[in-house]
Amino acid sequence: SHESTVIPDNSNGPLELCPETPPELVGTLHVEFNSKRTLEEVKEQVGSSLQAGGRYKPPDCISQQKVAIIVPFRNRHEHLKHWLYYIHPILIRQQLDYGVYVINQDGEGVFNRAKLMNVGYLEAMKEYDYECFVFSDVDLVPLDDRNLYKCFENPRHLAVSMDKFNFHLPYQTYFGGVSSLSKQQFLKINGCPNTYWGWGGEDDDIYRRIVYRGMSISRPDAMTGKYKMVRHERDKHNEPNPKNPDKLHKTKETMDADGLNSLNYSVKEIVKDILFTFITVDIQAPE
Ligand code: UDH
Ligand code: NGS
Repeated sequence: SHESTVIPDNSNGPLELCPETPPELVGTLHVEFNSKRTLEEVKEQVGSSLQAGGRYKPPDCISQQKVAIIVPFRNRHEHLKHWLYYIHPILIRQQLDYGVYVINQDGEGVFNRAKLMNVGYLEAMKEYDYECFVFSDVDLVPLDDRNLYKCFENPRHLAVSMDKFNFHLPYQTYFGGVSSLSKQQFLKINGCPNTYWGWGGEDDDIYRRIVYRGMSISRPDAMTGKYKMVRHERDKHNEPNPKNPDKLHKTKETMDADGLNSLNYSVKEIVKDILFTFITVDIQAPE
């Protein structure tokens, strides 16, 4: 007979789409912040898989999504080491086509987390055709790699079960810590507010924007959505701002004029480390 085994030669052909459920996930993770970590150690571990700027793409399949991971930041270098140490192996196992953007607020003015998130969105979009944005605090590490850092039908709240809240939501509409929005979802809400200076309320404003635009949020279950936070004291220049809670009553009226379409900032420096892109920005913070 003329039977033969035909082995297709895909070496130059198009790759297939990565599976919906990444096959290398391990589930629950052991996370601790007592060890002293160095960027060199993290680079030794994952550096060879990455491209400059903290970029990764699975070698053997086409990712389901192109994801920019945006981290609002100032003066938290110890936390950043822990975060990078844990997050890169997780994102690699999740087979994402991703880039890590640390948005560093320049100067000593009042901190503004949500405005930095807007900057992260725009700066990441200048680099690559990202379709999904995951916004993460620098001190939050997921305890289960099945908590996928990608986008869903609805905006997603990922940090649902944090150790500091005894692995419960502090309240049902809580949207803080880690969240994901597709490009479309983010544009639909005009991004984040730029006007929440100091601590508090900006996450609640984003939640309201989502609801006012007719969307709802999705969440992983409480087991999958577990997080460990690096313990820390309150930062300087990020005091609770008593004006912030009141602003929430006006979100519906202000959101169309306060967001991506009113964003003003200037980039001071972009540094491409192998583990992340570090973008220092002047966001015109009040002193
Ligand atoms: N962030 C910085 N630098 C700052 C302030 C905030 O990088 O100076 C970023 C960082 O990504 C952080 C996020 O913004 O994870 C959220 O800010 P936060 O950590 O201050 O918010 P959180 O609610 O803490 O976690 C508030 C102070 C709690 C004090 C508890 C004292 N035991
Ligand atoms: C609410 C804040 C949120 C904050 C949440 C959890 O009161 O921004 O507490 O805070 N809303 C307002 O201030 C209006 S935490 O317990 O992490 O300090 O995320």
